[in-house]
Amino acid sequence: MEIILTEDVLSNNNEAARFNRDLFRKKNTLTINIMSSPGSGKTTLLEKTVADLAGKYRIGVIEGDLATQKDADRIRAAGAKAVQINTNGTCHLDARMVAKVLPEFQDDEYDLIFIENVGNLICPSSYDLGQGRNITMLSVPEGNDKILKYPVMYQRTELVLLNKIDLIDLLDFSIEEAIEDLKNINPSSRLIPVSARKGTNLEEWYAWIDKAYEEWTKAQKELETK
Ligand SMILES: Nc1nc2c(ncn2[C@@H]2O[C@H](COP(=O)(O)OP(=O)(O)OP(=O)(O)O)[C@@H](O)[C@H]2O)c(=O)[nH]1
Ligand SMILES: [Mg+2]
Ligand SMILES: [Zn+2]
Repeated sequence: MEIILTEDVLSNNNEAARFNRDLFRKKNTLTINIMSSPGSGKTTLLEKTVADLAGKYRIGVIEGDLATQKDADRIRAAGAKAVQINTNGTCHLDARMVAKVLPEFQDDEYDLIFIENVGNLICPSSYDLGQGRNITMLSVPEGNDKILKYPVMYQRTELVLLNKIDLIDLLDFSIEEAIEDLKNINPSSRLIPVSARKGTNLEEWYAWIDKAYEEWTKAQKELETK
């Protein structure tokens, strides 16, 4: 299916987000937008995820960074298709940037496309990319206070992956406090503690993906029969 971008689509963010969402629906692709501060471990998690789930899902990755191809190179080395967006200074991805790279995915079928947003806890959550799901990573060295200090990010997420739990004994991070804070500002979200580097508890993350994918395909079928 050829993907054609028009001036209309690229005229504003909401138009582009609608275009992306329609396209992901038509192609049966669940997209998961991952946000966090710089260096929390998003790419490390995706390297593991694309390798571990390669037999189960056809996975693509869109990488957002101000500059360099470094993250896309890491994903390719881990075995998945990856396209790098360079925002050239902009501190978030927007739907137009995503729309512009979608033709690079048109020759294959994808069950899942992960979008790694620019590392930033502030504005990425304000831009609809047309994604299916929004998740946020928090890492132990960032400290417990981030959930309450950056509330908009954590209010707009349905899952918090708490990464780098292998470092928990070196730092004064309390998982219980993080769960409590999250419950207070966003009761419907949940937290999964992981270590992307060591592979700890990634099965819980993979179970979340399975459930999200199941719900997504079910919702698509219901839309088709309407
Ligand atoms: N100890 C520990 N280090 C980790 C873990 N996950 C990632 N790291 C390290 O954290 C650093 C940053 O990891 P990245 O995966 O590049 O983080 P990122 O969120 O993709 O970073 P940006 O794309 O720059 O925002 C690297 O040195 C990783 O090896 C983890 O679970 N435990
Ligand atoms: Mg990265
Ligand atoms: Zn921004």
